Amino acid sequence: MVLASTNPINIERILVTDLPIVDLKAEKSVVKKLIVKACEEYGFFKVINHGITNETIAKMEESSFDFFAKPVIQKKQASPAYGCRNIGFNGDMGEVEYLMLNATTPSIAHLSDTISNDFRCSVSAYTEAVKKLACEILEVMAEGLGVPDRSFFSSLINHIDSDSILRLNHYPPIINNNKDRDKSSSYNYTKVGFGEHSDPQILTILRSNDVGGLQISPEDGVWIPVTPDPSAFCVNVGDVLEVMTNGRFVSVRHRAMTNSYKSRMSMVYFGAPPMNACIVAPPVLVTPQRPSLFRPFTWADYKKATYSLRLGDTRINLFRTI
Ligand code: GA4
Repeated sequence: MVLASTNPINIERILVTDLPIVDLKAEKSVVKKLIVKACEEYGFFKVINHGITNETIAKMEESSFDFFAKPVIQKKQASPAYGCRNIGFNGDMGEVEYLMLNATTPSIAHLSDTISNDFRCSVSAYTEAVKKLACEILEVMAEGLGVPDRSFFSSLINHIDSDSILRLNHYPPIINNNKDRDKSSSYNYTKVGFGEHSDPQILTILRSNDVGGLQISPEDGVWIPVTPDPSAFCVNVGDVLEVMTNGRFVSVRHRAMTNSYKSRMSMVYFGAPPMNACIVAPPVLVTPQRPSLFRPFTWADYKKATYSLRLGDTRINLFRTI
């Protein structure tokens, strides 16, 4: 269903539909097919019955809310990877505050002494659990695509030098202070919290609280709001996985909007390769009918390009052969 076109200059169509939902406890052949189809069509899907305990999730969410409730000075002291409104290094801004942690245990040690042991424990347990889930999903993907080595993708994020990140995003409520607003209206006023972009890494595993905001854009100007489901994880294909599947899977652009009334908290794991890993599709996905769409590069090359461009730029095009 097409709901509305909002901005008169930049016409946007909001499509009301939902992402494919994959029950990881369903029969294996069904799970494989559903995941491959979702990654080819949307680059996004939700997983339920994922095996991560409510306790692990709840503790991480509680720790995240506690962290963002601290005074700004303490958050800044806690880590240089705390940021508020600035995104990246090239002037992108959003209505978001965040904490970025390397998804490896020693990174927690880099947090200042002001950070409690509880927080460190929550991060370790949560990161360990989502990394395991990401590996399981990547193995199903490899099988579904007929890649002979089922650890072809997962071995990169399982590697001790993997450059994976855990990012905690807090989107505070943004109230519409415009004096012309209809004060009696309960209309939810939304602003862009984190602008349109694709994720650079292999696989993203996102969990948010019960506040909506994530929207995906399968084509220019079309936005699909993702219904929040705190018991599910939202999984999406990153640029590197698009390259490693020779374009079979798509890394789809998405954004996060704020809410007028409630705080949105997302806890996002970005599974990435080690810096020196060579990003290339397995031979089975490169055929005379479907020659290689991308030239080989290292994750370090890709990261360099990522951080030299703006959030909304299409980095993957720099590495296309045609
Ligand atoms: C988008 C996905 C992840 O949040 C992130 C972001 C990173 C950052 O916030 O520092 C980037 C952005 C993300 C892509 C383009 C560059 C880098 C901000 C930016 C302008 C941590 C990532 O890996 O890439």
